[in-house]
Amino acid sequence: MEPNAVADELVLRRDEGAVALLTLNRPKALNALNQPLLQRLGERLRELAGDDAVRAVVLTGAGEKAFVAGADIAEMADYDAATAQHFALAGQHILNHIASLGKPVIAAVNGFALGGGCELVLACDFAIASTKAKFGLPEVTLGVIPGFGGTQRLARLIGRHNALRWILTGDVHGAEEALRLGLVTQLVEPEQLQAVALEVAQRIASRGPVALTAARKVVDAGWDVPLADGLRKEAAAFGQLFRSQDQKEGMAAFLQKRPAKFTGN
Ligand code: DAK
Repeated sequence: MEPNAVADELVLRRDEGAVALLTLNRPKALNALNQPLLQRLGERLRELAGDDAVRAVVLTGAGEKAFVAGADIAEMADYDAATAQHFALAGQHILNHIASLGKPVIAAVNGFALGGGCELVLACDFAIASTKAKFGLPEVTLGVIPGFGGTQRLARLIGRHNALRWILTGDVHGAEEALRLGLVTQLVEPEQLQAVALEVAQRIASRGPVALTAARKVVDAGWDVPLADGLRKEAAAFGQLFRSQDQKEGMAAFLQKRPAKFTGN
């Protein structure tokens, strides 16, 4: 196989209407994130960012066992400090790209989401998980700490004490606990996971794209600022939407009792 063909297969893409399904595909290593996989994921995200036909993304892992079992330990084992920092920055960059893609990204967590895999979930808009999924940040068992944003995003999402309990013990947690703490929004039977995630994504993809982008931006922008500042950001974004064709189309469609045909403009 050509080198490019091998790289292509590390992150599979399948489009269904306006939804792209990305599958991280190293099942023999439980989809562990090595440099080629991260690079390919970065390329796929750039591809999706520039593809107006795609309005929502579902991210999942190949195989029945794992979403992503973390950063690739075999690859990391011999890193020196500079390489480790470079790796962490590269990973953070890709996760930030997910967060700022401008299109909703839903994680469909089909198994282990550990370390970098759990951090990948945290960077998505939200996550739907199989009842068999397992979550955790086991980095301290390896003598390191989460390096792809886990120390920051987990505490913001589930609170400082719960985040520290996860990070300091390195324990692996079941899907029910992840649901209870709000790391995932819904649990489904494993065989239904992909279909349910795609169905939710299709519903989202039918909404106004300009509004979708604005909604995530404002939620994230308001996450760690005082409420009054967040409300100002919301009002500004709300106002901006009235410059969009999508707003005119959405409201006209409602008044004319017909489905909206959004263009994303
Ligand atoms: N890396 C590389 N290979 C992995 C892997 C990983 N994270 N996880 C699993 N594999 C490989 C196994 O080595 C095995 O390969 P073979 O022996 O077959 O060649 C194969 O996947 C199947 O795994 P197991 O045989 O172990 O399967 P089990 O069902 O027995 O166990 C498990 C499943 C998920 C419980 C176990 O594989 C496991 O504990 N995996 C490691 C989980 C883990 O510790 N993940 C966190 C990785 S650390 C940073 C940047 C980033 C990060 C940190 C710092 N900076 C640079 C600051 C992020 C760190 C992490 O994500």
